[in-house]
Order: sequence, then C-alpha cells, then structure tokens
Amino acid sequence: MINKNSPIPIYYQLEEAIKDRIEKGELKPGEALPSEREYAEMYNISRMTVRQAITQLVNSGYIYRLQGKGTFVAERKIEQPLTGLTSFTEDMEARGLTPASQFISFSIIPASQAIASQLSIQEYGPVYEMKRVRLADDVPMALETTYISANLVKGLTEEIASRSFYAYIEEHLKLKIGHASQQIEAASADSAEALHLKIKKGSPILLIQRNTFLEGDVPLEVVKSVYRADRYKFMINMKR
Ligand code: 16G
Repeated sequence: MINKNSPIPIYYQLEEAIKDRIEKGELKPGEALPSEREYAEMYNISRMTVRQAITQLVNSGYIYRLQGKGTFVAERKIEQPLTGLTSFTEDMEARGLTPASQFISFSIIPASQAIASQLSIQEYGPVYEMKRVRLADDVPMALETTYISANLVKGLTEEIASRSFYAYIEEHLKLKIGHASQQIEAASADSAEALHLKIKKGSPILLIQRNTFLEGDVPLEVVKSVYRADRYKFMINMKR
C-alpha cells in the first residue's frame, strides 16, 4: 500500500490510504485506529511520518483524538446542497434520517426593531419566537431561533412546529414559499450553544442566517441557525 520509491510523500500515501478505508466503510465511525507505533511497524516507516498523516486526518475531520485513548473514526458529515430551499425535515428525510425537534422556548413576543424591519411589520408587532434544537436520529445537529409574524401565520403552536413549520405553511395554510437569502459564517460555540448541541464550548460552528419570503416577496421568517461544523458541510455547484 505504501510505495517508498514513489515521489509522493509517504505521509500523504498513508493519509490517502486511511481516508480510502474510511470512505469505503472498512473503518467505521467510532472505531479506533491502530496506534502511531502500530502503523509505523506495519509499514516500516517513522512515527513522525505517521503522526503527520494522522494530524492531517484530524484537521480535515475524518478522525478525532481522545486524550490518552487514541484516535477514532469520526461520523461522516452531512452534505447539504445550497441549491434548493428546503426545510430541516425534508433534508433529513431525504437522507433516511429521522428528524425531531426539542423546544427550548416558544412564545409570542413584541418584535424588536431589527426583526420588525426584516419581517416588514411594525416595531413591537406580535411575532412568534421559537428556539428549537433540530435532531437527526436523536443527534443534535442545529440550534435554530426563528421569528415569524403572528399576524401572517395564524395558529402556529409548539406541537405543529415540532413536526414541520414549512409543512404547516404549505399544506395547512396553503401559502407558497418563494425564495430565501442566506448567509453562512464561521464561529465558535458559546456555552449555551455547546450545551444544546452536545459539543464542547468553543467548538467550531456554522452560523447561518436565513430570510425566507413567500411568493410575492412577503417576509415569512427570520432564522438564526447554529450548525455543528463537525457534522455539516455545505455543497454548491458552480457554472462558468
Ligand atoms: C431549515 C431552515 C429554516 C426553516 C426550517 C424549517 C436553514 C439554515 N434553515 O432549518 O429556515 O425554518 O428548515 O424546518 O436551512 P421544518 O419545516 O422542519 O420546521
């Protein structure tokens, strides 16, 4: 597997070989990798070289280190295309995962000036504020804070939103969701985010803000989402 006469650096050959075994499913999420010493002996290469390959794989998120325990295969990241305007429920179901929501809060509050202007309503107008942890197969993926005008979307309840907000809009209220604009930024989890997402404080997260509009440019929702950067990557195809 390792060719010492190749012009390709040995650490890179080892890195690619391990990556290949992970991608083929020969090494499974949660499984321990052989130790640095074992790899060094297996291929008759230096531990320094092994360490370099392992560090690369840790940095790219394929594996993770546990102090004193070794290195383990990480869960595969969810690849989220950025092309369609889809809901969390649709995204997870399309992958064969079971979506669920845990409510942190659900209330009707007076809109702040910033929210009111994005929703094109009056300041202090009634808005739903809902904070949900979104789970896939019981694993927390994202923490979402959503603002929706209560005069536009009638009858929304915690029970309805614990299934799917978009389904309620389209199937029950028969409104048509038109378009959205979205921003994605890197950040690190504060203590509340870390707690809800079951990650360490300071872990990398993706901060997403989405403004969604009904057909006819009526603002439907302002959403701030915090996604686990260890479980998510966003994909986009570009044409020139
Ligand atoms: C996604 C959307 C969010 C929307 C939600 C509806 C992002 C960043 N956010 O999470 O804006 O409110 O789906 O999901 O993609 P639901 O229909 O499952 O409640």
